[in-house]
Amino acid sequence: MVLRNRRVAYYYDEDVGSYNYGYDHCMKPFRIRMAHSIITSYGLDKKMSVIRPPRATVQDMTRFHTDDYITYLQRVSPELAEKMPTYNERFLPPLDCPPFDGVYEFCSISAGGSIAGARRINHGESDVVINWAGGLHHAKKGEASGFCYVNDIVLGILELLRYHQRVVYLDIDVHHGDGVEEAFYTTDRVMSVSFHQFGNFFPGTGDIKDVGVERGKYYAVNVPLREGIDDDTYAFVFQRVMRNVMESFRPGAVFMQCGTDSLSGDRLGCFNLSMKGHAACVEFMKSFGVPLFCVGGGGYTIRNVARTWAYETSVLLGEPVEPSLPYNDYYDFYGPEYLLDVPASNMTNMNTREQLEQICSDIYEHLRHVPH
Ligand code: TV1
Ligand code: CA
Ligand code: ZN
Repeated sequence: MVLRNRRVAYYYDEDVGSYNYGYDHCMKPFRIRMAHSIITSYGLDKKMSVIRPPRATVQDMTRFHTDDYITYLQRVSPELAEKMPTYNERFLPPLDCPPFDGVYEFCSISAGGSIAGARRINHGESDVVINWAGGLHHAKKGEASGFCYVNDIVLGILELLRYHQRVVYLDIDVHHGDGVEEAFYTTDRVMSVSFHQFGNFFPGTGDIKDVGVERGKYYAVNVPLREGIDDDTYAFVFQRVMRNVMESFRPGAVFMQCGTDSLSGDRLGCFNLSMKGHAACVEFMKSFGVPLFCVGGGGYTIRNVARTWAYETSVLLGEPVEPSLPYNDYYDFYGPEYLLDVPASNMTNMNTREQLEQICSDIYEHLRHVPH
């Protein structure tokens, strides 16, 4: 067995797939169990350290969140929420963030993996960490937002900042990483970079002109994109922007949110990336040789989410996998082809070369202000 692969840590809790936002809700934690089943059927679990994360405590969560909000989350249940509707309104946006059964435990698993994974990087025990249950980038200090209750990413980055002077946060979910950007908007120790669908799309923030304030000015990078972006055009902007970010900022670690709602055929997102195009971003970031933490996030066509996170696990391990899916617990989800691949479609790319070049050059101008 190759020693290098042992340095990949994969955080997984068997219970995570049992939490349910509600039968008609598009966020399905079950997709994490589906990804895990593909990962084990390829035998990838034998090539990395598989770790069940310790659950995050109230003390862990209140390093970012308010005491009021976490106390509420700990106590809330569907029954209690019905009795106290006004209490609810303060913390949970209706429909998007229901007070489902076990919501606090679900958050403690997601955040537990991101905190423990960051500590593993800090102690030099791993140079790649994976937590597909993390990536809940919209959660705010004192309230839930967009299917996210506890911001595991902010908690993980706060942990990394104990040992690393500078950390890059990178977000390829189709939505803007607003909660993480906001948490670090005034600091020059975290450079937050989000690629997202922009224009009449949730959460509505992430204009290219939003670059941070005070000490944090020019340490927020936003890449607003139109519908239908394909692998080649995405790779063009992604590589230009990220090469520029890595060279100007020189981070000690990269925290990457790998939301798969940027894939072609997603229920919510309108990008046209194939699995290979999405994974090319992960591979590109791995090539810098800086400790890399990959978390999940969005992704609403669950068979494609599972395929892509399983494939990205193989990419991070440097272990190639066969294009046909091995038999696994949820095999019937992947018919009629039973292939690993998620292909792109023939949808129109609304992003022009000129717009994308303009985006790259605007960002180049912003990053020129970052001291070398
Ligand atoms: C219940 C049942 C909730 C069906 C929510 C789509 C649903 C959406 C549902 C939905 C849906 C959103 C808004 C409305 C703000 C609200 C994990 C007042 C078919 C990281 C979060 C998107 C994305 C929130 C999360 C968005 C992530 N879109 N069906 N809700 N307005 N909310 O627009 O970035 O992927 O859609
Ligand atoms: Ca994003
Ligand atoms: Zn999303």
